[in-house]
Amino acid sequence: MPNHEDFNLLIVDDNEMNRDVLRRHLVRQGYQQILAAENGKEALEMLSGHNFDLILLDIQMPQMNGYELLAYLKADLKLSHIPVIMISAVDEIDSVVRCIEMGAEDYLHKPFNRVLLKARTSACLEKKRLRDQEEIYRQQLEEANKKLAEVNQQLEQLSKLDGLTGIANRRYFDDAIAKAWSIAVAEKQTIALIIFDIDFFKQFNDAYGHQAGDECLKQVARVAQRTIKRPHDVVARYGGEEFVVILPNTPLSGAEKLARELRQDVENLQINHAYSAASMYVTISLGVTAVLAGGDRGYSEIIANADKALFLAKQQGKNQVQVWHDGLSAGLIT
Ligand code: GH3
Ligand code: MG
Repeated sequence: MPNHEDFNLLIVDDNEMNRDVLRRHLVRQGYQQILAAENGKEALEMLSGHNFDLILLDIQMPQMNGYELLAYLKADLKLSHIPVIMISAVDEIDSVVRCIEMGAEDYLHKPFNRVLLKARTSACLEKKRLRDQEEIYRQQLEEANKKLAEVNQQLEQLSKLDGLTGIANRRYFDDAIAKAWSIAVAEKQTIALIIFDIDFFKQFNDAYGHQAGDECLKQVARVAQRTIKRPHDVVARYGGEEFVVILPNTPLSGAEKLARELRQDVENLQINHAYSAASMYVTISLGVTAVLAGGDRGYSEIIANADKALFLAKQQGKNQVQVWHDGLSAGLIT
C-alpha cells in the first residue's frame, strides 16, 4: 500500500484562501505532493506536465468553470481516468447529480467537514490505486499472452520442420496435401506429386559413414528446394532418404519436366558414390503422377500412384523418372 506522500494531488480553485485551507487540511492528512491552479486554463497546463492521482475541483470559477473543466477531463482519454472530487458552495441536489452524471467521483460542500474530506480523499485514491494496478496487470497479461502466442507459433513451425534438413517434415506434408487437395477439388484443378528416393543410400552410408550420409541428405533437400520454387509447391522429407513434392495446379507434363530437372540437378551435385550401380555420383529415382482432383478420389490415391511409379523406377534400374497416370505406367523417361 503506497504512503500518502506518494500521491499527486491537484487543487483547482480561483479563491486563494480556499486553496490554502484545502492544502493545509491535506498536508495535515499526510499528503505532500499538492499543486494548486487558480483557473481551468492553469489546471490544464499542469495536467499536461504531471500525473495526478486526484483532482479537487471548485465549481464556480470565472472563464472555465468546474463543470466545463470536468467535461473536458472526462472527454480526454489521457485524463479521464483521474478521479475528480467536486468542491462547491453550491448546495443543490441538481448540481451534485449533474457532477456525478458527468463522471465526478464525489462531491463535497464548502465549508467542508475535515473528517468527510479525509474519508472521501483516501477512498478515491484507494480506488484509483486499485484501478491502476488492475491496468498494469492487464497490460502484463496482454504482453505475456502475446509472447506465448509467438512462442507457440515458433513451436508449431518447428514441429513441422525436419530437424536434419530444415525442410518440411512428414507431419507438415500430411497437412499440406490435405489442404492442397481440397483446394484442387474446389477449383477443379490438376494436382501433381513427385516422390523420390536416393539410390543405393545404404551402401553410401556403409561406405562413407553416417555423417556423410546426413550431409548428402541436406544437399539433396537443398537442391530440391531450389528446383521446386513456386510459392504453393511443397518439398518435404517423407522419411529416411525419401522425399515428396506437392505441385498444386500442375499438369503431368509440367511435373515430369520438374522431376527430370531434379534428377539431373542431384546428379550434378557430383557427390561421389563408388558403390552405386547407377552412376559414379549420388542419384535419385523419382515417381511422378498427376490427377484432376474431384469425384470420389482421395489424395491417398495420388500418393499410392506416385509410390508405384517410384517402385517402377527402382525396378527399371534407378536414377530415372517414372510416370503413373490413371493406373498405367507411361514407361521410362530419364
Ligand atoms: P534404393 O537404391 O533401392 O533406394 O536402396 P537404398 O540403399 O537407398 O535404400 P534402403 O531402404 O535399403 O536404405 C536406406 C538407407 O537410408 C538406410 C538408412 O541407414 C539410410 N538413412 C535413412 N535415414 C537416414 C538419415 O537420416 N541419415 C543417414 N545418414 N542415413 C539415413
Ligand atoms: Mg534409397
